[in-house]
Amino acid sequence: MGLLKEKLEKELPALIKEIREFTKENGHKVVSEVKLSQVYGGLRGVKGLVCDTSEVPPDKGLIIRGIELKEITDKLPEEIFWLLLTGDLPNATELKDLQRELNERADVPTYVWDVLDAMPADSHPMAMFNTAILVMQRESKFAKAYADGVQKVDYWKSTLEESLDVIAKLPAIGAYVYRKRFDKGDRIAPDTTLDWGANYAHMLGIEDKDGTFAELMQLYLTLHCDHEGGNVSAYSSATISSALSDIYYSLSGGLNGLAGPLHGLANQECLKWIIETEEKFGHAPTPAELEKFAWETLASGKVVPGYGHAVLRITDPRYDAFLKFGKKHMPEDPIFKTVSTVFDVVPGVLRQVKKIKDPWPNVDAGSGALLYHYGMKEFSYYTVLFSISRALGICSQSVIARAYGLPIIRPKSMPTKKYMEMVKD
Ligand code: CMX
Repeated sequence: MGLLKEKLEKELPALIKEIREFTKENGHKVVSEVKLSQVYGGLRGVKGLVCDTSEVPPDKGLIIRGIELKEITDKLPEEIFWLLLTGDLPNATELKDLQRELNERADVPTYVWDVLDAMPADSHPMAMFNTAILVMQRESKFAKAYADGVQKVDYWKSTLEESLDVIAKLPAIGAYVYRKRFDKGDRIAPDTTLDWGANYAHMLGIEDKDGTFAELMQLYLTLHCDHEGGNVSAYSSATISSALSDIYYSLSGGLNGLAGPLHGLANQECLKWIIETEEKFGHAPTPAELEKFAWETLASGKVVPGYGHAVLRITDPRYDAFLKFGKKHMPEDPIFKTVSTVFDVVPGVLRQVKKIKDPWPNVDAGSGALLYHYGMKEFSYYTVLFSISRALGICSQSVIARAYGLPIIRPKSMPTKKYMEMVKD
C-alpha cells in the first residue's frame, strides 16, 4: 500500500465522524435561498454542494485546501494531487512514494492504442482522449469491489486505487492523442526517471532544449487541477459518480463537459481569436484595433473567449501565473505580446456591457499563447492538457465524496407552470 492511502486511512475516520456529528446537529439550519432567477439562471450562487478540495471566493480565485494558488504555483502537479486529497503538501518521502506508485501504474493497455488508431482521422482530440478513458472501464477496481460486495465505508479505497491507475496513464494517452491526431510520428516511450509533468512533456515530443517547456507543462498541470465543486466538469462528474459509476465513467463524463466552448474549450477559442486579429489587421494589432475587434465580436453575438467567469470577479490568479511565465520566458514573442495588449483593452470594453458580471481574464486567456510559442500550434488539442490536470481534482473529489458516504445527487425540478403558481401564491 502506498503512503497516500495509508495517510488517508489514518486521518479520514476522525474527519468523517466530525462531519456526521456536524450535519446531525445542524442539519435543519438554512444555508442558502433560491430565487426564481437562479432557477432559470444555471443555479448561479446557490449553495447546495460540498467540496473540501478547493474553493473559489469571487475576490480571490482558487484556494486549494486553504492555500492560495499564488503560494503554490511552483509545486509539481502530483504534490497538488496529494494536497487536494489530504489537506497537506507531501514531504520528500511521500512525494517519492506517490511518484513510484504512478510509475508502477503507468502502462496503458494495448487495446487503448488500437481504439485510438481506429477512430476517424479528423476526430476531435477531446473525443479521442475521453474515449480512451472510457474504454478502460473494464479495468475498474471499484466496479469489481462493488460486484464482490464491498462495504460502503470502504468504497473510497478502490476509488482511490482506480484514480491512481487512471491518473498514471493520462500523460501517455494525452501524448499519443497529440502525436497520432497531428501526425507527429510514433509513440514516445515514457522516461520513468522524470516526474509526472516532465514525463508528459517528454512523451509529447516537443523540442525543449532549455527545459522550459517541461516547466510550462508542470505549471499548466498544476494550475488547472481543481476549481471547487460546481463547475461543469466537476459537477457532472460528481453526479455520475454519485450513482456509484466508477472513475472511468465519471471522469470521462465530466471531461465531456470540459469539451464545451463555455468551459475548457475556451482556451482553443481564445488563441484562435487572438490570431484572427493578426490576420484581420495584417500585423500585431494596436490597442485601438483590438478594441474595435472586441466590439465587433460582441456585435456578432459571440463571446470574447478567455474573459468572464461564473464565479470570479477579479483577474484569475491562474491567468496571472501564466502571464508571469510568459514575461519571464518569452517577453518578445509577438502572440504573447498581443495577449498582454488584449488584457490592457478587453476588460475596458466588457465593463461597458452591463450584463457581463466579470470583465476580467480567466485561466484560458493566456495559456494558448505560451503553448504556441513552443510550437504546439494545434489549438484543438489544448483542452486535453486542461483535462489531464482537471482529472486530479475530479478524482480527488470522487474519493472524498465516497469517503464521506455522500448519497446519489438528485435535486428537485419542477415544470414552469408549477413555478408560476408558486410565485403567484
Ligand atoms: N463575452 C461576451 N459576453 C459575455 C462574456 C464574454 N466574455 N462573459 C459573459 N458574457 C455574457 C453572457 O453570455 C451572458 O449573456 P446572455 O445573458 O445574453 O446569455 C451575460 O454576459 C451574463 O453572463 P455572466 O453572468 O457574466 O456570466 P455567466 O456566469 O453566465 O457565464 C462564462 C460565464 C465563463 C460562460 C462567460 O463569461 C463566457 O462565456 N466567457 C467566455 C468563454 C470563456 O472564456 N469560458 C471559460 C471559463 C473558464 C472555464 O471554465 O474554463
